[in-house]
Formats: sequence, structure tokens, C-alpha cells
Amino acid sequence: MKNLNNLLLGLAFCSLLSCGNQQKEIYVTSCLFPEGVTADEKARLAAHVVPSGRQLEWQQMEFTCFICYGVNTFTDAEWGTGKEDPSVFNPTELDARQWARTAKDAGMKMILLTCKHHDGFCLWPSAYTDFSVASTPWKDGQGDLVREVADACKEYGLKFAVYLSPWDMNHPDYGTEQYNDYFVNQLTELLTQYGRVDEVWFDGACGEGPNGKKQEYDFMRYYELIRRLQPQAVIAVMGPDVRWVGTESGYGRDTEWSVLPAAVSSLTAIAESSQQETGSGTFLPEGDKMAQDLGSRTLLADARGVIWYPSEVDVSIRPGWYYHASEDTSVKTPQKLIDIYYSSIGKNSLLLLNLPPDKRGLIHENDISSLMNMKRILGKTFEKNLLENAVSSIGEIGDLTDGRLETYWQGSGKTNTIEISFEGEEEFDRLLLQENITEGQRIERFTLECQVGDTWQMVTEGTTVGYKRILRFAPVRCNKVRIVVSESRDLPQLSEIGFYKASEEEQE
Ligand code: FUL
Repeated sequence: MKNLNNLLLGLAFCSLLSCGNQQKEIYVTSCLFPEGVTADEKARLAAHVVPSGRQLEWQQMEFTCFICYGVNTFTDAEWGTGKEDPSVFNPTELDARQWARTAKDAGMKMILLTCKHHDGFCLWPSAYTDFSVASTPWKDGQGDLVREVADACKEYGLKFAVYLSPWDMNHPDYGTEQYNDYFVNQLTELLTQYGRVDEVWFDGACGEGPNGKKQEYDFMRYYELIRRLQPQAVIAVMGPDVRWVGTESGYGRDTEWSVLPAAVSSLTAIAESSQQETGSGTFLPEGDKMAQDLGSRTLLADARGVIWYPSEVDVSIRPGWYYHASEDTSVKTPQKLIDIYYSSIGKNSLLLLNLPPDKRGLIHENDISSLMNMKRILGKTFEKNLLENAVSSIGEIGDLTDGRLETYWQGSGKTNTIEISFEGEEEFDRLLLQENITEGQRIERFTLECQVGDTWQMVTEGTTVGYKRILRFAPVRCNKVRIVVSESRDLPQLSEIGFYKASEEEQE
């Protein structure tokens, strides 16, 4: 490993690390490849790029709740106009505690609230505009929905996150430099008045403002402010910590890399901001996030450097992001939500599921019913890890079932195999794998095989694992299985392995 260390020590971002001990493995959150390194060396360097503390904490939440609420809820729109009469906003039974309770019961770990959507209407009484809850009949203009949601999150032990749309159809300064001041003022209100914030979400959607102009957003100024006021918060989508998966369907990629090539300009920006007091690596996202391949070896070969930039899957439980009574009968079924679970959390992404409250101010009964059935059915499937009663070729099985990334198995060769014997025969149709991403995402290809007589038969295969990968396959019954990691960017490390039998209701 000495050569790799030497390479890493030569990196521009070495100053971020404690470089004292040459024998220690070195991990970085971004890496500018030294001149002249080969494609294989680039892959090994990429395998040593890891999440920042805030990114790791974010990833481990797995399942979070989006709440889209505002004037659109009352005008039956998806995108407003900025010309709405604020008095349309008048929920009759609004209960933010019901939202938090629902999220908690479903196993979600955070609520992200649309504090301001593209129309510009604010769910808190901002001192910088009248286009807010202060101008509505709700609580006689005395209400503050951001506070109610932040408080409810605290009460239910959930994290709290803010969505503030950069695009603003209402504000007269939109399209001028003054708008950046307005935006920074609003962001300051949200980041100083409501306690801890764990994610700030900047939407990529951007159109014209009331003056027909498009805005030049001063994103670096926004990032600096967030780092200074809420350093633990990840900045998502139009931000440097969390990447939009590229669709709004709930489906991530089969091959999902959290380490992506970055432009030299991004890497330079990271290096520069890391020198500042509050900065710890910020850059403006660029490039096509919808492409199928974002991180393969082929892309790495042409890249100048890489960053840790993990994927978030955002999707609504209904066809729209906002509540429409006409969609009460098209709420996604538990089976559809389960499919989304496997296709997002099961594919190295975090799932941000939108539950849009209705005109009453409550999450609709149909949405709750689907969500809780999803939770119940998945709970049954993942109730018992069959590995717990097994013996493996690699000794300590407990390390692979203890739910901790820090205890892991590491392979030692080019092809690495873990053989597992169950006590008797077991039937299963789900395989769960987790890499120890605190030491990088490494696995590129693996297979699951089971022993039939004297031969090994392939059950299923996969490419990337990352934080979590769950594979579904037709039920197999056997006594002996093996996982073969056939390609990896450095010695593979597996923190968790699970074998499960799906609850029958998954199939219904
Ligand atoms: C999109 C927006 O335009 C939608 O209205 C919604 O907020 C979704 C989460 O992101 O880009």
C-alpha cells in the first residue's frame, strides 16, 4: 500500500489530512490525480475517496420525508405563478405533529420542508417579504409553519431540513444582484431561528422572474453561509454534498458510484474553500447528472480527479409533488413503494419520499395507509437475517450482522470469496450487502452462488455495492452459499451481509 500512499501524499489536498504516519492508509473526500498516473492507479485512488462526516451521517439515515406544501396546495397547482392572493392559504386542521408522527412511524429519519417554492410564498413570517403566512387567514397571520415543523421534528426525534427555492416568481428583485442579498437574508432567517438544520435543498428548476429576467445565483455565497451557520448540514442537488439521482421516478441505477469524476474547476474550488475558515470543500455541481454512467473506470481513465458525491432519490407518493384531491385514488400502492425501496435504498441511494399534506393540513389517510403497509411488509421481510445462524469461511459472522460499518471483512487477493454454511438448508430470495464506505467504495462486480451437489451454481450477480445494495431473485434453497467479489478497485471490505426470505405480501 506504500505506493498508493505516496501517490495520495502527493495530492493537492494532502493538507486536509494528517500526513504524519506514512504507514497509515490515507482517505480523502476529493482527489486531484497526479500527472501521469495510469488508469488502474486512478481506480485505486478513487477507492480511497470517502464521505465527509456530514455525508456519512446523511447516508446512514437511508429514508427521509419530503413535505411539499404551500399556495399550490390550495390552488391545485404544481407550479404557482407568484401572483397568488396569499389569503388562499388557509388550512383548517393543520397538524405538523401528525406529519412528524407519520414520518417517524414509517421509519423515516428527517423531514425536508418546502419553506419557499418557485412561487416565492414563504411558510414562515419572513421579515423581507409580505408574501408569506403572515398575510394569510391561517392563525390570523400569526402562524409560523417552519417553526411548527421544526418543533414537531424535535419532539419526534427527527432531523429537520429546509428547501428554499432559488427561483422566485414573486420577488421584484429577481434577476438582479439584489436578489442574492434577499436570498441570503432568507437563508439566514431559516438557519438561525429554528435550531439545528441537517440538509439544505436547492432545486435545479429555474425560470424567469416577474421582471422577465433570469437570475445569476451566487451559490458560493450561499454555501459559505450554510457552512458557517450550520456546518453539519449537507447541501443537496444544486450543492456540493448530495447529488440528484437524475430522475423523479424513484428508481436509481443498478451501477451507482458515489465517487464521481470532477472537473478541475470543481477540484480547485474545493482546494480553495478548504483554506478558508468555514470552507471544507465546496464546488458548484456541473455536468449531466441524468447520464447512465457517472463513475465507471472508463470515465475515471479520462478524469483529472474525483469527489465523493452520493445520490439521493426524490419521488412523490402521488403523481404530483403537491396535493390534489383528484389524485386521492392514485397514491402509490405498498407494492410500488416497496419496489421503489429496493430501487433506491437498495441501490446505494438515500430515499427522499414526498408526502404532500392536503388542504386540511394533514397527510391524507390513503397516503398513510400505503406507507404503513410498505413499512409493515418490509419489516416482515427483513425481520430475520438468516446469516445469524450460519458459519462462514472468514470467521466472525457477528461482524457482518452487527449493523456497524466499522466492523468488516476485508479480502486479500484479486478474487475474494466468502463461503457460508447455514445450519441446515435455508430458503432465501434477498441478498443485502454493505461496504465499509468509511474506507471507500471499492466493489465493481460480485456474484452469489449456491452449492448443488459438487458444483456451484450462480444465483445472482451485481456490480456496485456502496453503502447498501439489496438484490432480489427467485427463491433458492440450499445449505452452502458463496459470495465472490471478482472485480474491485482495491481490496474489498464488506461490513454487512444479509440473507432474507421476502414476506409473501411483497408479491401481491
Ligand atoms: C422540481 C420542482 O420543480 C418541483 O416542483 C418539486 O419541487 C421537485 C422536488 O423538484 O425540480
